[in-house]
Amino acid sequence: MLSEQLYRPLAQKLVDAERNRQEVVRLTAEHPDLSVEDGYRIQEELVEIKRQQGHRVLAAKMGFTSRAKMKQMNVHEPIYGYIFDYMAVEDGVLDLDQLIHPKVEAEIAFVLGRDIEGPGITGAQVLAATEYVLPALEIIDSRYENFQFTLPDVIADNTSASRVFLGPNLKKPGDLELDLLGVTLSINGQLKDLGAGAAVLGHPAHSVAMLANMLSRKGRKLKKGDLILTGGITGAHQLAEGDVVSAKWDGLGSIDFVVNRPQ
Ligand code: OOG
Ligand code: MG
Repeated sequence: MLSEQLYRPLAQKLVDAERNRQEVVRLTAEHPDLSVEDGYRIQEELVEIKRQQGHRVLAAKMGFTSRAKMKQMNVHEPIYGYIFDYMAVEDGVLDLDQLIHPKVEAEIAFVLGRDIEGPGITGAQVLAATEYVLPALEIIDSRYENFQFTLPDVIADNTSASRVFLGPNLKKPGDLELDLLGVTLSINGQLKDLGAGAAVLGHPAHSVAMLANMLSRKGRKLKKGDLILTGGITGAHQLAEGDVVSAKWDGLGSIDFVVNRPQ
């Protein structure tokens, strides 16, 4: 474990890296003993700093819930973090000037119709408590050099959360087979990746259940109205100026955006 006195300055370092769009050396290079628990303590400080800056949590997110993501990043355990209100992109344009080395990944998001409190929450309980599901494209942008990190590093860095595009279609989960639901991700008209809901822990509802159970260890619960991103179904794909990104979800419509660098 790290000395508690380091949590705040390390969180501030990551907040500054995001604001200055300046990548930093991963925390474990300097603090090899950094544990997963330390990572979450730093993340909590980071959330607190953002709140003090006037930002609001828009969504919770799970990460590393699919084999594609775990393999790509060489990290083998699901994690959670938070997406803030300023991260939502609404005009279909991703501006590169505030980002470091963004990647895009396709996900399924849930909105809860009632509270769920772990431990012991199951996917079936999540589905029963879900108001609707919607498609989401998450933009991740690690604050670490070369997008490289260990598990505690990426937890401290709020799971690389950076931007999010939310789809327009809200569906009742009972109207879809979320595990069999197919997803494609294309860039500049070329198919880059594809998958199905089952890639996420067998069914994306399991990801929400896992989040509820992880939060219960901290004495916290998921609440009615909470929005939760369940984790990349596809691998994450690097973005460059001028890219046109288009993702489609069976029964949930599509999300399109362009990547722009303002002059
Ligand atoms: C961490 C974020 C992982 C997901 O959906 O798996 C994540 C990263 O890959 O940098 O958001
Ligand atoms: Mg993600």
